[in-house]
Amino acid sequence: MRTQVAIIGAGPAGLLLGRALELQGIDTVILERRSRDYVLGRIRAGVLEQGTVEFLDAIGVGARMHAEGQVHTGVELCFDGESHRLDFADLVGRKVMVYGQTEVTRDLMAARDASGAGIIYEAEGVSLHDFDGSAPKVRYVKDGVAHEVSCDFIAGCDGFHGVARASVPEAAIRTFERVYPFGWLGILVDRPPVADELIYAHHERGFALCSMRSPTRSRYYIQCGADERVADWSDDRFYDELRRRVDPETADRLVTGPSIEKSIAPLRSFVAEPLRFGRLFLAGDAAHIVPPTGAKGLNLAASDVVYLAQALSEFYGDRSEAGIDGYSERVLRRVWKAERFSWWMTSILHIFPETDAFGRRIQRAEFDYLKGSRAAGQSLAENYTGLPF
Ligand code: FAS
Ligand code: PHB
Repeated sequence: MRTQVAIIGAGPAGLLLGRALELQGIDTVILERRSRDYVLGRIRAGVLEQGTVEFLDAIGVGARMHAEGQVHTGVELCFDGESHRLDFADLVGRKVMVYGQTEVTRDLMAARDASGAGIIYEAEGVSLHDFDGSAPKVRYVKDGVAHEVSCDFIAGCDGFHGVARASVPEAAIRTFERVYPFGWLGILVDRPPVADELIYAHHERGFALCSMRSPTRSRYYIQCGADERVADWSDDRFYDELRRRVDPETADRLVTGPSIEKSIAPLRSFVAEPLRFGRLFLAGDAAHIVPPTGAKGLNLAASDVVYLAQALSEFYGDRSEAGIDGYSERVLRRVWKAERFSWWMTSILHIFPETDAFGRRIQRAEFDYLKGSRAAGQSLAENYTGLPF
């Protein structure tokens, strides 16, 4: 099989790239290890930056998002029961869209199906070859039959545990990592959200987040130990803990019900440098990971793809290599700013083992500064709604 760009992974990064390149007339093959249903069954991100919304519109997959998503112009911060709303529209004139990653993925899969471009699901044993030359190859097995894809470029969009980054010689790549000593226990429940906007809560018992997927479906998280097990958390135990960590009015408004999904996500900050290795490019979680506190993960995947699609279009359209040569530096400049913001949001909202009395006063001072300073609020707002591409 021959294509121009072989994309590994049918998560948001791979599907976004496939769509963007297809609209530029660039031929792609998408190889996905899992089944379609498995990919759609993963409950992940919930907040889209304004730039991501504009990108989805630009590639023609924004219709259902606008019909079913919810535009939010602010979030609430809650510190030890005291609340403060940050009004993004007033502070920076921008907003976000609450529309689950699952739905973005579904829309992108539907667009690819409609174009006939197809996705090769349950592609096993994907391996990358000769990407340090000008004729890279990808090999995989499907239904017991071995296949080889000859291509011009490989896009490693296969997430943190994927094969693409792992295929890069150790001496050619440098990684930066911070693993947090806690996780997020999240549940999905078909009950009305406790508030109209997201609530990020800091409490001495730990962090909590009240989010949503629609007016009838809520998404809640609480900080938990990194070694905790979902089986140890009944729904009732979860709701009791959530109530303790938010302000009393919110706790009283909480409408509980049976969870339809419950999982623990580990938290880490991670960046690989560089993000280009000859004809191989890394994008999305294959390249970087942020703690979900700043709602950046999915949005960084989208901005990586904006840059990579632009670079590849220049290569095929103008025979210019400027874009592909500059891809890694351009992406990393934006990634590190999102890493900083996600690390900072995590540091002010969570309880760390080493958080002592001094540390809690510093966290409280961060909240008081955000409450009392328009400039501080603008800084959080411009990062949360998305720095310019
Ligand atoms: P993804 O991991 O989504 O997709 C990679 C794809 O590659 C997967 O479908 C995988 O099956 C496939 N793949 C892997 N190895 C392969 C191989 N060898 N061959 C072929 N295919 C292969 N972000 C937020 O903003 N908010 C959140 O609340 C949030 N929660 C998260 C919870 C969890 C448990 C995780 C892991 C991440 C979460 N994220 C969150 C971040 C998440 O949304 C990612 O940023 C987003 O999925 C990035 O998309 P991709 O880069 O496409 O990676
Ligand atoms: C979510 O709704 O899943 C969500 C929202 C905001 C975050 C993280 C997760 O920061």
